[in-house]
Formats: sequence, C-alpha cells, structure tokens
Amino acid sequence: MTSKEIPETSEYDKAVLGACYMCDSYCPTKIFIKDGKAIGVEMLDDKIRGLCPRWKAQLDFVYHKERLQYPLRKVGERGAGKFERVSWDEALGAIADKLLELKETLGPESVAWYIAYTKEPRPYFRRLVHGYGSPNYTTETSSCFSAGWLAATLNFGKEYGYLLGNSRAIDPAGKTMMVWSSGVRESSPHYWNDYLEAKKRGLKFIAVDPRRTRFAQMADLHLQLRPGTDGALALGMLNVIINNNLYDTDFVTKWTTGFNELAEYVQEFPPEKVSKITRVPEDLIIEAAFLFAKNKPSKIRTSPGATIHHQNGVQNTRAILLIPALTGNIEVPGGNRISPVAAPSNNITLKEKLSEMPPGIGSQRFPIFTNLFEEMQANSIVDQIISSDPYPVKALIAAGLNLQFFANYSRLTKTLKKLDLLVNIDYFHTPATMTSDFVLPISTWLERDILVMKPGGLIRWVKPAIEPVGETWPEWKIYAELAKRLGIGELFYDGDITKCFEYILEPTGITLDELSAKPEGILYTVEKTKVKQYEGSGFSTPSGKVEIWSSILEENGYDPLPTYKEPLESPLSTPDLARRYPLVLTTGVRTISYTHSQHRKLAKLRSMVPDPLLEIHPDDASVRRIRTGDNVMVFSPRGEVFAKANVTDIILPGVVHLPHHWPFEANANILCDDINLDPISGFPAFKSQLCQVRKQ
Ligand SMILES: Nc1nc2c(c(=O)[nH]1)N[C@H]1C(S)=C(S)[C@@H](COP(=O)(O)OP(=O)(O)OC[C@H]3O[C@@H](n4cnc5c(=O)[nH]c(N)nc54)[C@H](O)[C@@H]3O)O[C@H]1N2
Ligand SMILES: Nc1nc2c(c(=O)[nH]1)N[C@H]1C(S)=C(S)[C@@H](COP(=O)(O)OP(=O)(O)OC[C@H]3O[C@@H](n4cnc5c(=O)[nH]c(N)nc54)[C@H](O)[C@@H]3O)O[C@H]1N2
Ligand code: SF4
Ligand SMILES: [Mo]
Repeated sequence: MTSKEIPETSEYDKAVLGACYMCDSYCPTKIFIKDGKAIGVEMLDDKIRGLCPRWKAQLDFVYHKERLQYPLRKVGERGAGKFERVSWDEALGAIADKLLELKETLGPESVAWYIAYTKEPRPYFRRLVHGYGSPNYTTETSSCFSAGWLAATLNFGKEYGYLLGNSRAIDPAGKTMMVWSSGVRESSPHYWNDYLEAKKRGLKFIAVDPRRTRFAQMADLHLQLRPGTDGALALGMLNVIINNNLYDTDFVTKWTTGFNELAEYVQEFPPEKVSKITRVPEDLIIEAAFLFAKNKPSKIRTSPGATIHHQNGVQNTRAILLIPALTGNIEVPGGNRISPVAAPSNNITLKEKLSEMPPGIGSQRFPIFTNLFEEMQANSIVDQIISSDPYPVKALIAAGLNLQFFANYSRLTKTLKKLDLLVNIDYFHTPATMTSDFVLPISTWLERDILVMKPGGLIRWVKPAIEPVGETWPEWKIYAELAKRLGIGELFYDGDITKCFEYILEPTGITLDELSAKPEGILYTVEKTKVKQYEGSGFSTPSGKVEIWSSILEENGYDPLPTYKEPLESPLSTPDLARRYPLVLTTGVRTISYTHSQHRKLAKLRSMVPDPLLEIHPDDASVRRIRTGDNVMVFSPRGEVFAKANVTDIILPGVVHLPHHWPFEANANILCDDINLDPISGFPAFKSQLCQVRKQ
C-alpha cells in the first residue's frame, strides 16, 4: 500500500490525528496505524490535498532506508565521510565536555549555534543556547523573511513587521492585488485556489516577476523586470503616483515623515528612465501605478525572499511597501493589514539574557538587524571564524546545517575545517553531516510531541503517532539531555516536555487535559486587528509616523530615504565584468515537490523534478547552441555549477534561473557572493549575480 491510499477499516488498528511537517505548514492529517507502524495518511485540509504532493511521500520519508537511526561519530579526518555508531551517552558526553571546556577557556560566546528552516524546535534550541550563555543563536531566517520584516519595521514599526506574513491571503474587500514576486502555486499552494476564484470575481492582479509564472499569466498586468531592480521600479511607480496626485493627501500629511524629500527624490526616477533600468515598458509602469492607486482598496503581497535577496534588498523593499502606504491602503479592509496574531504564550527562549552577553556574531556589521530582530546574523559566521574578531569562534552546533544554504560554498567549507567541534542534528546524511564530528539523528513529526500555535489562534497538541524509528530522539529530548550534561537540566524541566507546554500555554488558561481531549485543536479567540489602529496610538516608529525618512537608518549612518542602488554586479554597474559574465542570475524559485534541500531522496517526489534545471531564454540559448536537455556549465567569478538546460521564453532574455539547494556540483550558491551583503540586513544577493553559461 502506498501512503496516499486510505486503508480499509479492517486493515488498521487505529487512526490518530496528526500534522504534516514536510514544510512548516502543519497541514492536518489522519494517520492509520497497524502493529505500531504508520501504514497510511489522509490529508484533512481540502485546500492542499490535490495541490501539494509532499504529504503523500511522508511515510516514505519516515521509513526511508537511509534515514539516520543512531548517533554517529566521525572516524579519521573531518570531512572524510567515515563514521562509527556510538551511544547517545557517548555522543552527548563528548559534546558536553567540549562545550564546558570552551566555556571555561574562551567563554560561551566561542560557540555558535545555528538552526535551519524548521520552526518547531527553535524555542527549545534557543533556550539551550542562551541557557549555556552564548549570544550566538543564528537561524535560516538570516536569509529568509527577516530583511522584509526589517523593511516593514523601519517604515511602520515592529507590529507591522509581519505585514509580509499576512499579505498572502486574498481579502474579499479588495479590488486590486499587486503580487511583487511570487509564483503562488508552488510556494504557497494553500492560497492558489483563492487566487483563481478572486480572478473570476474580478479582482485585478498585477504581477512583478522576471519570469512569466502561471500566476503572471493570469494577472491583468505583468511587469517583467530585471532581477534586483525592484527599488527602481517601486520609485518609478511612486514617481507616477506623486506627480499625478494619486496619493492620499490626508494620510501623507498626518502620518508620514519625509514625504517632501521622497517627492524630490522620485524625480530622479521618471518612468522612461526606470524602463531603461528595469526593462519594464514605460506604459506598463504608468498603468500599474494608476491601477493600484485608483482601483482601491489595493493590497501588495511581497515575498519572503525575492525582493530581499539583493545587496539593496531592505531599501528596495522599503520603497515597495510605501506604495500601499502612500495610496491609503494601510490598515483598511482590502488593503495591507497587520497579521492576525497567535494565542498569547510565555516565551521560553531566554532571549532577554542577550543584553547581559557580549555582542553576537554579525552585530558589529549589521547592528540594526541584530538589535531589532534579536537574532545573530548567520551569514557572518564564516567571517568571524576566520578573523576571530571580536573573539574566536571554535564550535558550531547545528540543527539542520545545510552547506548549500550559504553563499560561496567554497569559502564556507574551507572555514568550517578550522573549528574544534562541528555537530549536526538531522534526519538524513547531507553534505553538511558528512563534514561533522558528530551527527545526531532526530525523530520526525510522527514520532514527537508538537505544540502548534497558529496565527489566528488555533492551538494543537500533536502527539506522537508511532514510536521513534531506530534510536532517534525528538529534538526536545536531545536538548534536554545535553542541558543536563551542561549543568542546566532544570531549564528543560528535567526532560518533561509537558511541563514546558504547560508553561508556554499559561497565559491562555487552556490546560493540557483540555488540549489532549481535542486533538483537532482549540481555537483561542484572539483580538481582531482594528481598522486604522494607528489612529489611537500612532505607529511604533520613533516618530510615531510612517517613516519614509527612517530615523533609525539615519542614526546608523545609512541613507534615510529608500534609495535605489544597482546590484554591485550588473550589466549597468559593472559593464566590464558583464562582458565576461553577461547573464543575470536569479536562484531559488520554489518547486512544489521539494522543501529547499529536502526530499530529493524520495522517489515519488524526485521523479517530478529529477534534475537541477537552468532556465534560459531561447535567444540566449541559441547563441550558445544550447537546447533543452543539454548539460550546461554556469559560472561566475566564484566558481562553476552544472545543470540541465530548460530553454523557455517564460524568462526575460538576458536572465537565467537556477534552483537552490541542489547538492555538490549543482549547488547554485557556489556562484553567489558572500562578501558583499546587504549592508543593513546582511542578506546575500541570491537573486542578482552575474554569470555565463556554456554547453558541456
Ligand atoms: N514547495 C515549496 N514551497 C515553499 C518553499 C519550498 O522550499 N518549497 N519554501 C518556503 C520559503 S522558506 C519561502 S522564503 C517561500 C518563498 O516564497 P516566494 O518568494 O513566493 O517563492 P516563489 O513562488 O518561488 O516566488 C519567487 C518569485 O520571485 C521571482 N524573482 C526572482 N528574482 C526576482 C527579483 O529580483 N525581483 C522580483 N521582483 N522577483 C524575482 C521568481 O521568478 C519567482 O517567481 O516559499 C515557501 N514555500
Ligand atoms: N540561492 C538561494 N539560496 C537560498 C534561497 C534562495 O532562494 N536562493 N532561499 C533562502 C531561504 S528563503 C531559505 S528559507 C533557506 C532554506 O534553507 P535551509 O534552512 O537550509 O532549508 P532546508 O533544506 O529545508 O533545511 C536544512 C536542513 O534541515 C533539516 N531539517 C528539517 N527539519 C528539521 C528539524 O525539525 N530539525 C532539524 N534538526 N533539522 C531539520 C533538513 O533535513 C535539511 O537537511 O535557503 C536560503 N537560501
Ligand atoms: S508539505 Fe504540503 S502537505 Fe505538508 S505541511 Fe507543507 S504544504 Fe502541507
Ligand atoms: Mo525562506
């Protein structure tokens, strides 16, 4: 039987409610169990059942023959890929000894901690990091979402940081929606049918994307821009909006700072010039600006990646987010609203201890990011290991370290060799586990207790459906046992996760017995956000207004206006380099069958996209004699990558796309610059590099 089939009642002993965690959406499922083994899964969410194939492969994941089942210790040289099986006690004992020694000799800050895309174990992981005494809690969010959060926070204040999170949903009151870079269907399939329905009822869509995605094909207007020029396009639209008096004068007068300066600055961005920079036709820029400003209410949806994976990402995104603000579309039905919150909870991360600790990784170079987002910048780990400035970093403890995550793989792998200790906690071997000293195997979402608290107020206690496979442990248990050996076991309630859940849930008044009786979850009534909430208390920026002129940026020596800068490598900024590397490279379009680097071992999913594909326009392919299916080499000043060509006119001529996180010689991040990062957020320019392509 395959996992997509629902077994007959006679075929299973019991069925329990579960949640898929093959991405971080926790879609509700029913799991069928026979003799302690999961034998089938049913998807309970109608919106996702037919659109996402990943849940159907989850039992192939759980019972995969290559799943890590025992703790491993490296044998011989690090990176040789040889390991021996050890007991948990041996592994955690040796790791704890080294951590205690480093704490004693160099201080706890000499240990960096990193956790990947997974969100569920983060609070426990962070509790361990700060409990041990290190400020160096870093996450995948160092390259995802947080730079957009920062842009929104600088413009509107912290409670608007999550404006981006909420912007995906269709609001029935809206008339226009501008989707600034998302293919929607593959990356947020939950929303796809809502988009199709909204289109039918007449919602006007504007797509801003260098590729003609399925969403862009159904949009009323498609602004097909050169990657990384988003800021220029936004300023061009603001030029049209301001010069044609399409802005909300009342809102602008009462609630913004720096409007006059912006009005002057956008004169440098007339549509004709913006068209030359972005390659979007002038009349389309004007039409989109008029449509958004006049066919109200209008809403903008931004991406947690595409506008911020650039060296000028934060400023570009600030300019984009001003479009709904200046047209009076903030905090109104159908416009951009604050995200619905989750039920209240006690925070267990101990992040309040940060102020007592030495400055963390990246906090000298990216102080706005680390201060406001309250995490360290993972993209600075390599620099600090190399420089030991302001102090040495000698160990890295990682939950889901993925070498492909980081820009400039070669510098990263060389640098990791300098560490005294590298620990990785994961489900499968990956290129990163192969370079580790210890590899610790974790239990999946079917084997661990998970407390889910969703925006909107849903709370669920998802209990393990099966016993852990092999000697895998839930992450909570790993951290609790390590904490014990570090002398801080009490922080983990001596291993009892239910005590931790009780503490987290305290402010809701909901007990674990109540949650246990309702495996489908309890909906806690959260307060609805009010229309124009700011009218009472103002915006939570230093001035209480929308800061077009950002006082925080000004104080820190950055341009206070959302100024546009060309990508550091581009056909316009480096014409000499562009002669050798004439193509603009964007990376990381999402694929429905994969979550980042994951799931490529699952045959059902791998068969959907067996190879890394380079998207290249027919004009660029023909001069290189490249046809679909040909093996190609893509190279930049930093290295070379191998892929198969997909010749397609959905991509703008002069631009190529590589998917992200394929391993080894197909790893797109070999090509990306890890030195010239966005100076405000520390994000790499994953989506605006130069490259050249050659047929193999
Ligand atoms: N199936 C699946 N879904 C996922 C994920 C996954 O791995 N797999 N990952 C999740 C995560 S962590 C994230 S961050 C989100 C990402 O979510 P989205 O950003 O919505 O992802 P995509 O749908 O790939 O859309 C990105 C779009 O940006 C376009 N683009 C590329 N370069 C530029 C540029 O310079 N400017 C502009 N304006 N557009 C550009 C691409 O052509 C692409 O269509 O997806 C989430 N959803
Ligand atoms: N070139 C390029 N690079 C990018 C991007 C891009 O668009 N282009 N996108 C960026 C973005 S937005 C994101 S979100 C990141 C994603 O990058 P990553 O965070 O690296 O994403 P994953 O590959 O999903 O996860 C990494 C590892 O975590 C493991 N893992 C999964 N769940 C768990 C768990 O619960 N516990 C533990 N311990 N491990 C777990 C997985 O098995 C995997 O090996 O990549 C970023 N990098
Ligand atoms: S992989 Fe698909 S089914 Fe599973 S949680 Fe994510 S969206 Fe839901
Ligand atoms: Mo992401």
